[in-house]
Amino acid sequence: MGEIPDSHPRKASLLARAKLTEAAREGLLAESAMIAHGRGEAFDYLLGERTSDSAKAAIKECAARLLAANNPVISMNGNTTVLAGKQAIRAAAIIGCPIEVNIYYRTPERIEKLITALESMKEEVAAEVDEKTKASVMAVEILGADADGKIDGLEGPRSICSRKGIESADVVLVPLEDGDRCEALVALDKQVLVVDLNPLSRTARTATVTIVDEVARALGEMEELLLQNPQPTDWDNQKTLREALDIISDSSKRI
Ligand code: PTJ
Repeated sequence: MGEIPDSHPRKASLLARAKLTEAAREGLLAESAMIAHGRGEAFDYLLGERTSDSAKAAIKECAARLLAANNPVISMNGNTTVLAGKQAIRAAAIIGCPIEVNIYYRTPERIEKLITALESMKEEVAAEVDEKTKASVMAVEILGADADGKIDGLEGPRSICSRKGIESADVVLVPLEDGDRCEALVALDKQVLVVDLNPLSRTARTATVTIVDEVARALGEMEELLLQNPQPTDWDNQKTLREALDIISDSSKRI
């Protein structure tokens, strides 16, 4: 893909598509990754392609809950690794938590490729920060190859996880989760923090805290909010979903 000028109104979207196309060619993504992304893009259009105040409050709440957790973990799949891998690593370095590669369409090849991709993103992030931060970035453990844990309540490959990661976590940030697994994790009394551009998805409606925002924007914003050391609140997740739907219904006024 040629150079896209900064002035191009769809630059971010074109770059995200280029990243995903390349990653698909390299075998990092699920076959339906582009369908999922297209659905996300459509919702992002209606949301104005920006982080709303309501989403920002949800990001802050997630930051607070991750900092207050005993065993926090960030779970990454194909799409989120490609779109927001570096943001997740920077967030994990601040929280001091592991990242687990945990995918819906599980194959050992994809797990290995995604772990390798995150390990090399760690090196890239480490090269961009000061010496002290470099140590915490390099200390971020990338789990997922172990596959020695189980999400009770689910059958088959979707129940597989890392014992040290999702299985023993009390708070899981799992962007782009599927509805069944989100329900299963909530049933296990874990706090489930999700990022989903679709405020009507089962995941969005089941999670403890839902960030209705694009994953790269949301995790980028989280880095800054983590540094403010926020405290968890009594969170009303239905309210944040209603606010996202209000923005979508107000989008007709933009014409
Ligand atoms: O890598 P794997 O095997 O774990 O597979 C990943 C996908 C995303 C293919 C898989 O989890 C899947 O099929 O997801 P769904 O059920 O299509 O759900 C994807 C949800 O994420 C939809 O509600 C989209 O609106 C939303 N979404 C898509 N792209 C983004 C997004 N939300 C935030 N940021 C995005 N960039």
